[in-house]
Amino acid sequence: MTRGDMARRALLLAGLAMLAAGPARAQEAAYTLTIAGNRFDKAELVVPANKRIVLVVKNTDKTPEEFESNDLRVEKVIAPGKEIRLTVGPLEPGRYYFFGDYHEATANGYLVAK
Ligand SMILES: [Cu+2]
Repeated sequence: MTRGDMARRALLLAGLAMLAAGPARAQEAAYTLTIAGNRFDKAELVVPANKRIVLVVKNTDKTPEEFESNDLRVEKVIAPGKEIRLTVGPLEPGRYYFFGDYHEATANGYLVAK
């Protein structure tokens, strides 16, 4: 094996090691919405655009709620006292309406991607 061969081989092995490790997993920042009294604690939640985030939705009520958003294509029941974690995005800049399907009159808001 020549020096050139060895260098090429080292590069190949390094490349394979990177493939095995998979794409770098950025730690997604978490943003939280809390439901209390059939309302969300925020009318608007600002999140970064063009990035995947984790959205945590906590239901502190004694009744179930369904977190729903046609804009975000999510529909998920949250049992009383429980929380859900959703991976969201990357989102284009904009306003994304969400609501609690069991109490939409009071439970609603926007995720605002900036
Ligand atoms: Cu629904």
